[in-house]
Amino acid sequence: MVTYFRDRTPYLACRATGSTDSQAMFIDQTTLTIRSGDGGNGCRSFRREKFVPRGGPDGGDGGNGGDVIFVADAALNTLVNYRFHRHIRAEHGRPGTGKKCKGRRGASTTIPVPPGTVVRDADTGETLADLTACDEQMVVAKGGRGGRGNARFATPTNRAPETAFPGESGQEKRLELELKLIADVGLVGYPNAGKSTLLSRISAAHPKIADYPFTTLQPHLGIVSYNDFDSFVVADIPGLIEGAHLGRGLGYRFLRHIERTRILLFLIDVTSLNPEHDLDILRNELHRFSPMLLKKPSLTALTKIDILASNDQERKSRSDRYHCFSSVSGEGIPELVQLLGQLVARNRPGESHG
Ligand SMILES: Nc1nc2c(ncn2[C@@H]2O[C@H](COP(=O)(O)OP(=O)(O)OP(=O)(O)O)[C@@H](O)[C@H]2O)c(=O)[nH]1
Ligand SMILES: [Mg+2]
Repeated sequence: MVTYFRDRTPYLACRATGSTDSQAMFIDQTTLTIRSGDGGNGCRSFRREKFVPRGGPDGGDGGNGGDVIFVADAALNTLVNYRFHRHIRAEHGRPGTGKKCKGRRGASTTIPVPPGTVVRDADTGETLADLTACDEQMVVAKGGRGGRGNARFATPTNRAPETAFPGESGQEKRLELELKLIADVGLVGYPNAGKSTLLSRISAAHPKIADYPFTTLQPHLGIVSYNDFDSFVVADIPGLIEGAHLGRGLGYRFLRHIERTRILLFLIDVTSLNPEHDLDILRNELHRFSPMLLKKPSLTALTKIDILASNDQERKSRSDRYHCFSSVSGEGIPELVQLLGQLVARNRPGESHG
């Protein structure tokens, strides 16, 4: 038997405070203590029946303890459930009984987490599970084995063994859960660069858009369809600023959500005085977070091309070097989607990288 861990506390807490801001509920890191069930004790018993003298040992084995299993659940996109419930355990196995009855196995506990969750042992740092595919499962703490009952120890020379073993203890582990979203394209740019507007234009996602920096406070995913049957997933994360690695702004800690993307799309406002310099700053922040990020194939595009005055020749000539688009007028968007689609397809595992 498997029990599913379900927790409604955060939602109730949210309602109690009158909060409707779903952004506050995005949690991508938490710690958890889990414990698998102990095995049931083996039984020490002898058959006692009228007219059956010396009936012999008949103590049954204890049942195994339940496991703690993590499973990737596509319906989830946050670890908020485990913010308030930090101890989760599986059931103990039942002890064996007389008449060679084996104890019942303890129910395993299944912990649903969003796909992209990495489970680490908080004490050793060892990665225990990295659940990327939907419904992928991993037993993170195995239940203790049930102890053997004395019926098992009868031998021709010892017909009445007194020995029965206690069940093995379950495992207790302190875990760190880290969610790294799974997407094909990661949007990287300064605050206000137009990342969320682009996502809302090319997918059905509805991230908050506003004319001030740090509008986006949590990552958003959107599915972009192109060429009738193809699609890719885009991740919009909070904007980055210079010195993000020193704790400025809030985009830095969200860079973990583009660690798994296949490609990066750098977005720079067309009104920027020096797009190359902006790009260098963004790339430097990425490098500080993880040099691996810069090894990903990337594309750079200038946003808001609609606001460029027709006589602004200097900016116009500068923008020739990049793909330019406008999420307002739609100019350059179909071409951008095609470019991204091709780049994603080229970088899918198993595809040629030519
Ligand atoms: N004219 C014009 N305005 C745009 C375009 N794209 C975005 N904007 C505006 O630029 C402002 C910022 O857009 P957002 O999409 O919220 O920018 P962001 O990069 O997601 O910003 P953060 O979430 O703060 O990192 C909003 O007022 C948008 O309406 C565009 O193509 N043309
Ligand atoms: Mg945004």
